[in-house]
Amino acid sequence: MRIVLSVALAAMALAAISIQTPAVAEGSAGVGDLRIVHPWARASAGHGNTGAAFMTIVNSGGADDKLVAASTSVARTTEIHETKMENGVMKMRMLMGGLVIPAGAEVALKPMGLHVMMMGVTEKLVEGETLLLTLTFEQAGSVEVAVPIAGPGAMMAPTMN
Ligand SMILES: [Cu+2]
Repeated sequence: MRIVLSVALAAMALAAISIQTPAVAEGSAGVGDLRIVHPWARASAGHGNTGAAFMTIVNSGGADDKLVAASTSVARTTEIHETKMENGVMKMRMLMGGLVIPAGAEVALKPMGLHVMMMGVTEKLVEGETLLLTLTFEQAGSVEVAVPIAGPGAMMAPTMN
């Protein structure tokens, strides 16, 4: 019985290790005091070669930081956008000065709001696949984020499993 038990414990220890590694790589990423939580992307519904990426950026540090740039190899241009209602029309525009992530706070990028805009997408965004997005912050520096891709027009992150 003792041998069986120790084998079972060893198997559990191995399982714990193998679960932890992909969770860190795919579910979130971090740099300095910042964490990128639940990143996801989608192809824009009805538009040929644009896409958007969403996530929550958490700043656990004591100083403000700023998202100043984003890039990915699958798009020619990547910008940080905000969405606003103007005279009943939804419009989006580039945040020229970057996006402030206040100290001790979190900023959510989500559909109909702030987003990372990918234009001139050169590789089709395929549901179920992952794209690599590099985010550059003024203080913390750059971090590469593995971003799961949802279906076109999706309003929520794909289910993680
Ligand atoms: Cu946009």
